[in-house]
Amino acid sequence: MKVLFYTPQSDAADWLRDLSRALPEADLREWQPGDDAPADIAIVWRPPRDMLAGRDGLRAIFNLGAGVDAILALEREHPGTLPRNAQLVRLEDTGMAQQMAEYVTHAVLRYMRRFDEYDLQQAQQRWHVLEPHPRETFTIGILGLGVLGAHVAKSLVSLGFPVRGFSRSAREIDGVVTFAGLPHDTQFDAFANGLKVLVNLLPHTPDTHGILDKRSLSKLARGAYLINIARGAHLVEQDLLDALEQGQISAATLDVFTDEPLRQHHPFWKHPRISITPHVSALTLREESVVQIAQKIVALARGERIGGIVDIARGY
Ligand code: NDP
Ligand code: OXD
Repeated sequence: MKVLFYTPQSDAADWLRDLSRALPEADLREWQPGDDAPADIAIVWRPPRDMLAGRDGLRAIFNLGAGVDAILALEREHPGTLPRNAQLVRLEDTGMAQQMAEYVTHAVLRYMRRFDEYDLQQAQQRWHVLEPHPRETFTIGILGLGVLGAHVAKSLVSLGFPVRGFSRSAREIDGVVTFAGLPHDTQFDAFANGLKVLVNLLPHTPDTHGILDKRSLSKLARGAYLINIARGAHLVEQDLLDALEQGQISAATLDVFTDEPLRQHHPFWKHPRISITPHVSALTLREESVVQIAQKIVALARGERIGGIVDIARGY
């Protein structure tokens, strides 16, 4: 079996080493511009169009991430880029759910216990006790109840927070009040109504583009807190800046941005109520990912069904 690999990141050699150990029978090579020799499987992160276009022999494309928006954007911009018979397969968890739960728990507790405000007080050498947020009414909403969102929701339930969740199809999770619908429909509004914290874990698709806009933010409780850890294109940046200015949102933690790295002089960098991390809320863990991909490649070769196949029309 011929396997093509590509990542624009600097750790290609580590991936190739680990993949060749996990798939000793495979004929594995790193794609280089101009390589149009046949391949059965591609393992990629943010591949260039030339790597995939015209590769009709490909049976599966494994994406080295949970989000497939970059690959599907290639197909939208240049229809026919994705080989017609290739299944697109994304990572399922591989250690990301735990990382997301840690990230969100940290951000929520920091905000709820007002540690960010105590940091500011410390800088002014100010000794002043702030009124705590009552836990019973500190309702947290999770947009997206998939592999990552469901795990985050369960972690927050275990800490005793009231939790709501929103997904396209109906989901049941113990302790979570769930809503099913599409962005901006009546179910969405019922989900968002009065939330103290909104966490975004949706995939980026044409339906969810710009979902964190003025309208959505206005449904939350006054002074709510926003955590965006999915994709920058979910957020209408100016709407967040306006909502912070007006006090509708009191603070935001952002891990993802429309343009990454976040450009110098972007107003988010120095905003006193925005916390920024550089797209690290859940890193792709190589060891776990190699194991999952190798198992799925073996299963496909045996004609077995695998999980994580992307519905291209749906966009995730
Ligand atoms: P899943 O596909 O498992 O879950 C997606 C969830 O979103 C599902 O519950 C789905 O509904 C829901 N959904 C999708 N479209 C809509 C819609 N239009 N309206 C309402 N609900 C919708 O994805 P994961 O949980 O694995 O990952 C989520 C995203 O997190 C990724 O796509 C990626 O963008 C982001 N991510 C970010 C990382 C980071 O480091 N910042 C790392 C990893 C992922 P249903 O259940 O009905 O299908
Ligand atoms: C992913 C990511 O989608 O790293 O996995 O953002």
